[in-house]
Amino acid sequence: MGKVKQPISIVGVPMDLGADRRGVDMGPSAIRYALVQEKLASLGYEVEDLGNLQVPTLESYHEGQQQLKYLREICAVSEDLARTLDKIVERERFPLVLGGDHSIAIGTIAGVARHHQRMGLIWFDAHGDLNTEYTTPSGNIHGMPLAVGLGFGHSDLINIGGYTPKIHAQNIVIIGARQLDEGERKLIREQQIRVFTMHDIDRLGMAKVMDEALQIVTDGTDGVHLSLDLDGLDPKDAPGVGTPVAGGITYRESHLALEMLSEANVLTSAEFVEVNPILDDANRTAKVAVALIGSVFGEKVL
Ligand code: 6HN
Ligand code: MN
Ligand code: MN
Ligand code: MN
Repeated sequence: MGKVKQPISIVGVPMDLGADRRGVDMGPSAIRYALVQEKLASLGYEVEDLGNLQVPTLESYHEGQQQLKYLREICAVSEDLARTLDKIVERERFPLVLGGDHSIAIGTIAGVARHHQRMGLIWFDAHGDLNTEYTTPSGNIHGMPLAVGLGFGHSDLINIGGYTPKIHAQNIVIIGARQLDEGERKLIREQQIRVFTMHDIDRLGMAKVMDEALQIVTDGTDGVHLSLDLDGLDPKDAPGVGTPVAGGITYRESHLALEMLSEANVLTSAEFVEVNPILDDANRTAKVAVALIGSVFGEKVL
């Protein structure tokens, strides 16, 4: 691990079946419009953009089960994404996935985790995404991908890629949490997942939080995945998201976190999700995503 200037492959996943609000399917376009490829090239990376995966149009499908909306379609896209990432990793390139709602993490993690003995995971989010079909308040699968990675949830979801679990609670951190459902709290307690809530970030400061987070995700691991939900940031800084929650991580704190992650030189894959340009203010949230991607890949002032 610690691949300096490893060539990067971008994949867009215009997925909105996992969330309640239309527009997040345009996230990959919005992030490209904010010049993500140009940003990475300016930092000295060789970059290829593989374009978008095919995602069925919401209106042409039935919702299916109330507690697992669009389960079949999401499983199909997840398998496709897992296969796509598998090939990128085999070509020794760094996969950078652009969402799309957070349900895409199911396929991303399935595709990358199989290439590691043990993979650490940073879940940057206002939410826990630890629901199952039994605890979900919405039936939206974007509220479930972290549970799925741990092996909790519908068997079709947890077995994407043909193996489960993909990740282990000891090597996971959630950063920025400020809205958890009761079932998620229970799973966090049972699995002893380290959650850095906004309270912890306020008290400790982001630098301390990241020091501890980096310890956890690198302890005995041979790879680290970053799953960054833009709603982890404060809605004042990232308004274009479907499930905003006040009191989030600031623009500067989020940059510091990713600069520290970059300096640690341990990251092996990343995804940026939940950018919704319809709900945005002149593509600000996609621009924030690209600025954060810059930090992840080593952009510095001096
Ligand atoms: N996200 N906990 C809520 C639910 O419906 O399960 C919100 C989930 C939000 C998911 O932002 O990726
Ligand atoms: Mn493989
Ligand atoms: Mn979220
Ligand atoms: Mn999320």
